[in-house]
Amino acid sequence: MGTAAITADQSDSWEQNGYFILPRFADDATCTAMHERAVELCRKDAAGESIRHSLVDPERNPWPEAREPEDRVSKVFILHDWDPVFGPFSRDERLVAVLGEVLGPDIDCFLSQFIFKNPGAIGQPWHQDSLYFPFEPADQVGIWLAVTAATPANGPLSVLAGSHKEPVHEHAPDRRPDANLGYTEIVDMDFSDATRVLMDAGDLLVFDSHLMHCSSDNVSDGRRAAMVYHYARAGTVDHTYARLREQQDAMGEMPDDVRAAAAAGDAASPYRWMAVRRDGEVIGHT
Ligand SMILES: O=C(O)CCC(=O)C(=O)O
Repeated sequence: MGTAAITADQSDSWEQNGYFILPRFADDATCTAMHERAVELCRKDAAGESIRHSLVDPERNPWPEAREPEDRVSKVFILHDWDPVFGPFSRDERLVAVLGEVLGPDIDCFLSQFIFKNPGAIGQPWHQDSLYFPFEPADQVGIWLAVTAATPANGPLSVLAGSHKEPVHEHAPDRRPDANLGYTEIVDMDFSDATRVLMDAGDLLVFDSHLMHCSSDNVSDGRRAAMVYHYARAGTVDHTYARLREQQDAMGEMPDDVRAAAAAGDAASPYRWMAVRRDGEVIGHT
């Protein structure tokens, strides 16, 4: 691995811990533009306007003081391959250089989500993103951009350093009544050495898809927002629908149309694969 885009400490942390943080990677204007765009998409969707193939997932424990559509949203999925704000960030030259250090030269982006963690939203339990990515090769890379600060009260992430070396553990369904879409839980691991990841707006966490991580409840009176993208090596083979056909509940609760598409068998996956870099060149979406 070269060290042009990340420091030696970040490179060591990647190997040993399965993650590293790039402080203040995105400026305030970028975070504000993302937040405003996510709000706009929620309002368009609520008004019945098209937001193409993006999916708005409602919050299961909506904020009692919710007034606007976005106050009742958990996540907006699949923004990287079409959206004029979220698309260009997915292919930001500095970001792609960082990803190149951990993924190699040819890179795809296959999933993205804006997370509104509004007051009252419960945390996502301990999990490995690889559960949701039955791909070959098996190691993908996630980036989690703090669009607002992630503070002790507003539901920051925690990670278990070194757990990226573990295989995918069994995940049990999250049976809490307010569990959001796809929440599942690792119950056979000791998390007492976990590290809480407090972040300023603009900080970027880069993490291995096998890294065990979770988030806590938002007990503050403000939103904690984040933008997440998932990347893979070009040529990665995606077995998601085949896996869902073998075991319906393998990835926790899924939208009905995802289940129906898996059953129909005429596509491989709900993910939207987009080439990001080939032969050293960053590629724009069409
Ligand atoms: O941001 C959160 O609250 C949890 C996000 C997470 O764990 C994930 O996207 O895998």
